Amino acid sequence: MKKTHALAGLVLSTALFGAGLTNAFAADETLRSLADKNGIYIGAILNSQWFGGGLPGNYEQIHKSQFNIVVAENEMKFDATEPQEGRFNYNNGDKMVRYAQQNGMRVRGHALAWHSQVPGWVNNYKNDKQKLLKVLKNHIQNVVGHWKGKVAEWDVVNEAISNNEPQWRTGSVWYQGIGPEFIDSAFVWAHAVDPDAELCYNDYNLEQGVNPKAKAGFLLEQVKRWVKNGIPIHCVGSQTHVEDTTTDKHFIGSPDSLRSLAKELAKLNVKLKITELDIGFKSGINVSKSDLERQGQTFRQYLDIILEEPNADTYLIWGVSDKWSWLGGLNRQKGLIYDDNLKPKPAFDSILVRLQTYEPPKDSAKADSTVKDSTTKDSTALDPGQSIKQFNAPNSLSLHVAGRTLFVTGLASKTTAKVDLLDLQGRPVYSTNCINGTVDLSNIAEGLYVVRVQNGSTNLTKRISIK
Ligand code: 9MR
Repeated sequence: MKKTHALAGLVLSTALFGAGLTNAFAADETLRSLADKNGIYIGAILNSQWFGGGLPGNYEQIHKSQFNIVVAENEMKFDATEPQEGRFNYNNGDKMVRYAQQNGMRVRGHALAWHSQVPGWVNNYKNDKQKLLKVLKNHIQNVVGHWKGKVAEWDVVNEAISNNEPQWRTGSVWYQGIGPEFIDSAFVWAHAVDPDAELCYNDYNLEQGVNPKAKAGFLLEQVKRWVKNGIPIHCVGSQTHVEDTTTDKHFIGSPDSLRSLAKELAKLNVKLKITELDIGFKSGINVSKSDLERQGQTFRQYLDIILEEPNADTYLIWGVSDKWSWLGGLNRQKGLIYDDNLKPKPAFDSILVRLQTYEPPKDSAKADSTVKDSTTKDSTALDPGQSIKQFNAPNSLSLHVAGRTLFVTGLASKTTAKVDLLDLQGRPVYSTNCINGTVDLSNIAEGLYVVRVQNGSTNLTKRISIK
């Protein structure tokens, strides 16, 4: 299945010659099939125009064949789901959930508590703390409850940190009326409604260094506090709206900085996801072929984090084609992986080749954590059953399958672990409680699965093969 023999040359020629490479691969190899094989989620938003049926048919065709995770550009936000107080509108979100189910895709929910896209009626309660607490709680309970079991992960809190200095964003209706505790509360409320959903804090400019003066440094201190206090946070979403640093020398931000954040979060047993990636150029500049090729390399470097860091699993791009992108509003252009005519750009090729050539380290304990150039790597065929993407938290939990029994070791004494079996699209297949360290899998069909064990605040996720 894997065409590794010709790849070393192809990788090099991609770097030199860019797009067009896709023709050299078998049609059945998509970003999606390769992401599945590597145990990661790769996705793009469904643009708002899709919901109104205003996009050409090949948009959807591309979307469902290339991606295994989806998020709505605007349709699950507060103003879309509760436009009037207590009157919820789930039509567009339901449409996306149906689309995802029909096409076996994981669904991301975006976003519950955010300062932007808040409907006007909420501002009627400005500074009324008790009422705002009720409003936010009611919203979260209804929206998360409506999509319980269908939306696998939520951006519970979005962009709550100030962009200019390391402190909370003080201008939001939630912060002004409630104070920073709206954040902790939002996580607790969401978890109470859907304990199986992964809950993320999502923000931008997190790729600018993990130090006390940068947003990521401030966030890390909050995540430490949340974890210490038992606030149910499972992931940080790095939006990663970045700019090409060669054509804009002033842009700060790098894949290495984001990787550092991933490593810090791993120590806390929290995942990192890239949730809104685009790599734009300044509007008005003439973007050359070599600029697009360099852009492809940057896309690849961010993908490396998701492939290589054990606690990173999602690579989501904020759009499909440059034709339908929010970037114009930010004075940027051409930040996505398909051009205006829905033709793949060099960035698409870079991602495809990287997914083709990536080999998980055989012994992850010895894995070199620095970014490696794929052109220097050997290519040997992978047994898909071995391509394990697992997040080994810094604890002693471990699991393995022998015959039809799952063995879990390292459980805290006298405790029960929750065990979930998911298919490779993240859909639940089987859930049970494990008391004595074993789970009987004799009723599960043969195949590849992801198993997730949760024991108190510790969890372990691993791909397994049932034969
Ligand atoms: O792409 C979205 C655009 O259509 C909306 O007009 C805009 C309004 O705030 O939100 C855009 O999406 C944002 C996302 O929800 C949060 N992170 C930044 C994204 C780009 O602005």
